Amino acid sequence: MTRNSDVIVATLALGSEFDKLAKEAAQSRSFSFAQRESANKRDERGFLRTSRRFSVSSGGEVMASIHDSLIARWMVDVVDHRALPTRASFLYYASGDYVGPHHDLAQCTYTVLVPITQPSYLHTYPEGLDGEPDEIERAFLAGELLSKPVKLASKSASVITGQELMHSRPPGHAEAWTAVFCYSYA
Ligand SMILES: O=C(O)CCC(=O)C(=O)O
Ligand SMILES: [Fe+2]
Repeated sequence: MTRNSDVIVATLALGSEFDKLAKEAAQSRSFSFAQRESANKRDERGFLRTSRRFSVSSGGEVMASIHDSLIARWMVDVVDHRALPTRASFLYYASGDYVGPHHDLAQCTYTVLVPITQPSYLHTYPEGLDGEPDEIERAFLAGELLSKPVKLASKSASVITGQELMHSRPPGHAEAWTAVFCYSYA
């Protein structure tokens, strides 16, 4: 296990499994569907969700086996032996697509990010953000929000505490793909 920043819990190099996953990401692209969400809200525990825009697919055998076996076994050893695989998907960002500042859902106590395209930065807000969700979204889309960008290791799985750590992906100019694997408690 390597600690490459205080927001990344652990990083696992995927080796040849990464190449299989990247191939499956390309094959799954034609089965992806557009996801557009614009509900800005903060729940009673303070967890934030703002708008998002990308395409998503649920992948295939490679994604399933990396989720349920490879990463799951490693999670048991290095992160939390009680965390179980919940959901996984490929996200495809076209130019201008984004994920606004948010906390992940309860199925993602731990969120494992595997960037398929490089470079890939996760934008984090380790102290959280105060204020109304509408104003946070406006400032984010206007490029006015200060984040802590964290470069994700290539061909590797990086774990964050997805539900606790507020994060985002600002709109980019190029197509970008990533795989997301969630783990939580049964
Ligand atoms: O694409 C990313 O790097 C982050 C995606 C994300 O935060 C999410 O799907 O909840
Ligand atoms: Fe997220």
